Amino acid sequence: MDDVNLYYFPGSYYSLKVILALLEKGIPYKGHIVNIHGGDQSHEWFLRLNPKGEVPVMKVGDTVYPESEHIIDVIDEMLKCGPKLVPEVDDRLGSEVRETRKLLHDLPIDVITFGVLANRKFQTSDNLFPQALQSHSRFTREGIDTQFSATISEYRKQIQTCSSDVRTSVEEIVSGEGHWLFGPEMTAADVTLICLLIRLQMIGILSRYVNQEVRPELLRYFNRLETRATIIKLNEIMASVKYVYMKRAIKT
Ligand SMILES: N[C@@H](CCC(=O)N[C@@H](CS)C(=O)NCC(=O)O)C(=O)O
Repeated sequence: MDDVNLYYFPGSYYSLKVILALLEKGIPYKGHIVNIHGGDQSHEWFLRLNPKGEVPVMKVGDTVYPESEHIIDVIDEMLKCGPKLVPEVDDRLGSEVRETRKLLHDLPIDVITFGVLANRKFQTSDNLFPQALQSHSRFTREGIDTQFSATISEYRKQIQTCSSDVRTSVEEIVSGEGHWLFGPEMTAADVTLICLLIRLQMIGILSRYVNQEVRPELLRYFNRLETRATIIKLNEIMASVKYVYMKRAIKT
């Protein structure tokens, strides 16, 4: 297999999805941090990789792949062993996984993140989001207020649809019939859901939508992840974001 290079930022939601997929498949990769809050994504060398100036980008040999969901498809194809993250779409499981992935991927995660950070009254528990990232928000207070109020009602609807869709399968997990959203194997839908739950926890609103009274199955699903080796590794990668800022501060 050609070398796998991943261009990512440790605080980026879309990057973390791809990293989790690589960890779950057990694919070794060389990580390259692109500091999107320091403007690295606008450098010519990076724009040659991805003209959209966004992370993550995966490079395998000479082939460059942008877009997190597409990268996860490629990762799954690359290695036949490990969990089948993307089941064939022509059977029922495959199409359910595809629909759930789309539903979750379409959530406007940046508006939710920075909207909540700018509107503390929405937080129901401690905000764990790295301080450095909060002050580097690319949204102005006025901009986020307008976008956020327009999006929050849509977001509520989406999370509602999404959680009722996953409810049955989450109940199966709890009753021991399955371990993941769609059965005994983790899929790409779990990868996105896990990253979404982690993000909601980081910005201090998870306990509003997922608690003992509201969606207790989803809470158990989330709590169960705490001791999983790949999730522990993912948390370490997320925490490493502070070193990116320390390095930058020392340079300046
Ligand atoms: N649709 C893209 C979205 C990627 C994206 O928005 N990445 C953000 C970081 S989470 C980014 O690189 N932003 C660059 C910037 O803010 O200038 C994907 O799924 O990979």
